[in-house]
Amino acid sequence: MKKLIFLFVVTIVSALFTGCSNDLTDEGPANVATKATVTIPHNTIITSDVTWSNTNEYILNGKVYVKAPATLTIQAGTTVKGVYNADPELASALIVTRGAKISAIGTFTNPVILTAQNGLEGGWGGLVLLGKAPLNRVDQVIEGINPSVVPSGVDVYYGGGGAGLGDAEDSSGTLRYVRVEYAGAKISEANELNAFTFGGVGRGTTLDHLQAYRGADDAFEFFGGTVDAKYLVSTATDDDAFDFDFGYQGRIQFAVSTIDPSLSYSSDPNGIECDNDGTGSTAEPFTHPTLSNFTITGTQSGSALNALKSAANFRRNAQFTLVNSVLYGFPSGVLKETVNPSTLLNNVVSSTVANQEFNTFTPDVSNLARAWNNLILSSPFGAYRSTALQPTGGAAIDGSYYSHTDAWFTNTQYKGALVSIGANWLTQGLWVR
Ligand SMILES: [Ca+2]
Ligand SMILES: [Ca+2]
Ligand SMILES: [Ca+2]
Ligand SMILES: [Ca+2]
Repeated sequence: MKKLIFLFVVTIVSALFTGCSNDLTDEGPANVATKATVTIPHNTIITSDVTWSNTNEYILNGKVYVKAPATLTIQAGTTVKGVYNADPELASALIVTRGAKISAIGTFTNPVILTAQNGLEGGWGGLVLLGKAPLNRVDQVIEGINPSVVPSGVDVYYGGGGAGLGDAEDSSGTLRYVRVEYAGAKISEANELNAFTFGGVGRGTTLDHLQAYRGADDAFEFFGGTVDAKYLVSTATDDDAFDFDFGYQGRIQFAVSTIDPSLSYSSDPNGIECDNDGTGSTAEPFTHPTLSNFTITGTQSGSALNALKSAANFRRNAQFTLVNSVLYGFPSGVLKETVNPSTLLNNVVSSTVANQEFNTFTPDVSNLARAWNNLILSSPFGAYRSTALQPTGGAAIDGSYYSHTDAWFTNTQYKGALVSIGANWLTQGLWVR
């Protein structure tokens, strides 16, 4: 009986989608006041290609799954709002399952916005992409989803089937100029989703110009996978800005994270947090993110309403590469608790506690320790949408840079995510809040 009702709902919703996808004109997004509201009910499964149009506003009233072979297209200028539901089983989230795709391609001035209807941190779950790329464990259920309440026929596992298996080139589609706001709802007991959750996502996926704004858990969490990303922004996320686990092996260049000192954070907030897995096992592939041109900022005191931890914490048997980056405003700079082969070169690091820039180790001499007011950035704790985080002199542009041989990376004449002068990817346009 339950199943019959469910199929009925899906049919109605599919009909709505089909109608909506024909509404688009060439006149650009409609006036906000005239947008029609389309409500997508809990446990909707999108099984064939659908377009969410910028002439509508979409309300997710629960979990919505995209199932292979469907592609969900969300047009530039479209806003999707997740409904708050105190029952974690009913928390709203958009979940793109293995083999399915999302195409959410906004523009510099007209992003795709996924937000909470109530405008509060944790007001909805967030965006989840699941793929078939390698992990360091057998197929895994995505954290935060309770498989026992997922509708039958929906696969909430991710990864390519275990060590040595999987499709590193797998594609989950494209996210470009997408902002996810107020995510991180509890989605089952003691389990939060993140703004962006990537489980086993492959490098056939395109990720660039993504902002996570004030989520209740991590901004970007990568569970295994090989996906690359450029131009990421984490704004005042509750836990970690960039969290890596379960054998993630991708590349990320140009990423900024900031903290709002008027808020409180989790018990373990780090700019970057990187584990091989929760127990520090030697399961392969080892987690090894290759990170370049990060600007990780905390606060001048190293605290907000509670204490922050490390600008970067590499631990539990992880490997890592971090180059050409600027990290400051946390009690500890780079906390290295793994002895695995790693690369840490040409970074400039500050810590609010004396002599904790390179915590428990001596780095290569290309890494520099500096007081926060000697970094030298325009205004290290200033407004991130201004020129504040751009270097004006000193170690960030002292001529000592790591030179990439991998052509995927852009070689820069600066450290951190932002060029020293002029316009840049962060300070203009409307896509960053
Ligand atoms: Ca998390
Ligand atoms: Ca975390
Ligand atoms: Ca973590
Ligand atoms: Ca953490």
